[in-house]
Order: sequence, then C-alpha cells, then structure tokens
Amino acid sequence: MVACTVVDYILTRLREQHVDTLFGVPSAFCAPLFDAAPAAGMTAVVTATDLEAGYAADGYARTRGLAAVSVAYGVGTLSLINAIAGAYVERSPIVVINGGPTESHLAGLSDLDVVFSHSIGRPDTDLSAYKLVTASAQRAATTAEVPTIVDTAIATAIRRMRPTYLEISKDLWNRACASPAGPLRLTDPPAGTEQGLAGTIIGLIRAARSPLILVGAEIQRYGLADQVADLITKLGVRWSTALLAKSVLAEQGKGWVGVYDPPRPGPAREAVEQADLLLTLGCVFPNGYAQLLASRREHIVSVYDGTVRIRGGVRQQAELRTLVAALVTQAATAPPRPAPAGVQPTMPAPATGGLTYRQVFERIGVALDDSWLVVPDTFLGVFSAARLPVKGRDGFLCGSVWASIGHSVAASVGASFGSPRRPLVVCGDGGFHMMAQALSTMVRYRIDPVVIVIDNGLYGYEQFILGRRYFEQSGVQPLPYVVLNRWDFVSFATAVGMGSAYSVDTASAFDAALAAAKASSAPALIVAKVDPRTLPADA
Ligand SMILES: Cc1ncc(C[n+]2csc(CCOP(=O)(O)OP(=O)(O)O)c2C)c(N)n1
Repeated sequence: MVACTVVDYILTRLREQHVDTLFGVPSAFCAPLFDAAPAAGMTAVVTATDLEAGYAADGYARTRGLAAVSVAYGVGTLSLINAIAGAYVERSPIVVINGGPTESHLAGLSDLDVVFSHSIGRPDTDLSAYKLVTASAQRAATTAEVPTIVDTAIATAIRRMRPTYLEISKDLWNRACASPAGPLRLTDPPAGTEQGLAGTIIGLIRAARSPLILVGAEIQRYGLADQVADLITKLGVRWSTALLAKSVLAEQGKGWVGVYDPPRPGPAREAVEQADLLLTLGCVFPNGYAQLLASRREHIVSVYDGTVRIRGGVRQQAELRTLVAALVTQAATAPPRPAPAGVQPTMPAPATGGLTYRQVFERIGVALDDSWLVVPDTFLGVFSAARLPVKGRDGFLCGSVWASIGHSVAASVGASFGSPRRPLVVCGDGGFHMMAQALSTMVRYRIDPVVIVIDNGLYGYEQFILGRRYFEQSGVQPLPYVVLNRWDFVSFATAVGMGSAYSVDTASAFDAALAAAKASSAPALIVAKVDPRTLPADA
C-alpha cells in the first residue's frame, strides 16, 4: 500500500488549515479528490453549477479563513473564474485545485493536433487564465514537484489572503509522493519599518483635530479585529467601516459614525470626507472612492496589501500584523481623546400599504439579531443593506467591490458551512435568476439559509443608472432590456425540493414569513413583491 499519494498530500495540508469542506463539480480530471475527501474528514459539496461552487467556496473562505474548490478542466474552470476574480480583488483565500492534462495529452496535442478533453487546443489555457486572477498559479507535471507546489498554493493564499491555483497532471492523483513535512510558513516577516511608521501615524492622529479610522476587509481577513477595536479605544478616535468590511467590528460604541459607502449621503460620509487625518486600514477602494482619494490625498494615511502610504508619499513596505500591534502599543502611551457617542440605528415607522423596497429593509432591520449573517447581493438594495443594524461581529458578507450579481445566493451555501451564523440573503430577482439553482444545493445538503428575493420584475439597478426618470414619473417605460421574464419563484423552490417558500406583498406578511422561516431549521425562500417604481430609501 502507498503511504502518501498526491491526493492525500493535498487533503492533509488542507485539513491542517481546518478546511473541512471541498466545493466543486467533479469530472474525471479531478474525481480522485472527491473520492478521497470523506476519508480525509472532508465533506464534498457538489453544487449545481461551477460558478456556484466558486461563490460557495468564497463564502466559506470569508467565514472560515481558507477554502478549496475543484471543477472540470476548461469547461468548469472557465465558468468558475468569475468567482475567483472576485475573490482576488475582495481578498478571499481560495485554493483552486485543478486536474490538468497529462504528458501524453500534451504530446498528442503538439504532435498530432489531438485536442485533449475540454482543451481549446492550447496546452495551458487554464494555467494562463488563472495566473491573471490568483496570487500564485503553478502546474505539477511530476510527483516530485507536488509538495512544493501544494505548499506554495496553500501558504500563499493564507499569507496574501487571495486565491491561488494548483494544477496536477491528472495521472498523478493516486501516485505515491512525499508526506507533508513540517509546518507551512503562514506569516510574512516584519519589514523592519513598522515601529517607525506606527510612531509617525500615531503622531499624526494625535496632532489632528478630527481624525478618523476607516476599517477595511483586510482587518477581518487577517483576524485583527480585536487589535483594531483596542486601537480605536486607546486613541478615542471616530471610526467607520468600508461596505466590504461592514460588521468586522460590532457597530456600536464611542466614535462609531456608520458605514462609509460613497457617494451615498449621510453622517459617515461627512465624517470621513472632512476628517483632517483619515487612516484607512486594509480597505479595497472601489470606484466610488475616487473623489475622496483624489481630493483628500494630503489627509490620508493608507495601509493596504503590505504597504503604507502617508499623505500621498511613496509606498513603504510594512507587514500588517506587526504594524497593527505597533500602532496599539504606541497608542497606549497617552490617554484617549474624548470620543463622541456612536450613531444609533433609527427605528422605522409602522408599515402600511403595499410592500416597498424601503419596508423590506426596515422589517429586516427590526428582525436582526446576532444569529443572522446578512448576505446582500449587488442590486438596488445594497445601499440599504449598508445601513442595516447588524448585531455583533462578522454578521455581514457581501461582494460589493467585484459586484457580480447572484453571488449572495451561492455564497450563502459556503457560509452555511463556514459560519456559526445563519445566512440571510437579500437579492434582486435578476440576481436570483443567475444563481437560483443554489436552492437545490441547500436542500441537498440540509443547510438553512433564508433567501429573500425582492421581486420588481426588473434589473432595477441598471434602470436606475441608465434612466432614473422611470422611478420618478409614472408615464416613463422601463428600458426593454432591463425587463425580466417573470418567474413563479415559489413553484421553482418547490420544484427543487424546498419545503418553505412564501410570496408576500405586505409588510405584515413579510414579518410573518421571516418569523416562520426563523422558527424552522429548513432553508426558506421569501419572495417580496414590490411596486417596480419604488426605490430603496438610500438609492
Ligand atoms: C454577473 C453580472 N452581470 C451583470 C451585471 C450588471 N448588473 C448590475 S446590477 C444589475 C441588475 C440587478 O437586478 P436585480 O437583481 O433584479 O435587482 P434590482 O436592481 O432590481 O434591485 C445588473 C444586470 C453584474 N453586476 N453582474
């Protein structure tokens, strides 16, 4: 009997990092991974599509710290790649494990023009494509290469908090290979700049009149929430979070100004944009930040992706964990300034009349407790989602920077395995059309997300961007290409085996459906039918 095979090596290294779920859609190229997963203590979650597997792995990676996904070469990977690109920009550590062509496939291609399975007739399409969207992408053609390539893929994903790709020639899976030796190097060494930079940054904050810290996704990904909460308290400084990082810290207490989500107006926007010293800690900046970053350059200290930039100066290397620890130490050398009280969530007025976008979010806000993980999609409601009174830490997961519609539904599949909280998806009908089949995965694996679909019959967000007058004047028709085919969502849910599906068009019926879904441990769908001409409060 072989002591350690290539498959064993990969699964052992993943289990060492507490990965207990493998997402994917198997094919002959990668099936040995799925064969071996149960014996290695891993649940193989087979999704209904390859892209769903990617989003699910993303939801798992953000809640658990690392994920693994494997799909068919070419036909699967090139569908999965949207999810991996989003994971790259939004800092989600996923290891893509691909079964690739053998030496004989490659020889057949070059000598005889025989196109191996799911190849486009080039030897390395998947590897080349994934180099663009991962922090490392390598192929093992021999068993001797496997340990280094696997270790690099897993360690790089964790160190960089980005996806990585490893390809194994498909005839190697069950061949003998060396056993894992020694621990992986999972942290970067200090750059040596951190103490000096921390001194400068704390000095700037102390000297400022209205400093503010904007907390970003890297703080959650690197597990630095406790230290940053401590830093905020020690400085007595006001603070906000980027939308991608909402609920990284509990949204309460002194100095909290709300989520910063430009260009939406509100107290957080004023506080961030008028801060005379703004420290951005691990924020990914989407397009909406361009105005802030260009106009306030002299007032911004940016810490991101292993670098620090002070007031538009040159980027300096700094290791994030070491830097944050140094900031906390330096902050402790003087008493905190008196921070203003944090903003409080407002209570909605009683709901009357037909259901509106605004009411859906108000009712969700009223129902939220610390058992829920809110997972909003990219849709008209995402700005309202930014203002939901999420309770506690790590209660929010969104793809607001990459903004691929449908992400939420499938990400909730992965989050069900990765988070102790129960996913509460809020999605538009157009986004739901893209990932509806994830309901089937929920039923199959007996997981319990509650999926709220806001049914307005439109790609409303696109209508809003391209022709806002539709929402303001009753005579204006929607653009023909934003009008959706209407689905009977309840019948769809029933058809894939979901027992709890509700269609509601009043606030009280919405409340009742959400309460019933919460009381049950089964997955549920709530279709909230709204007047298509209504807009959310924050659009
Ligand atoms: C995968 C993908 N395709 C297309 C888009 C462009 N897009 C952004 S929002 C949107 C419409 C979303 O409509 P819906 O889910 O019905 O929600 P609504 O805006 O009506 O609230 C589209 C098509 C996108 N962001 N992602």
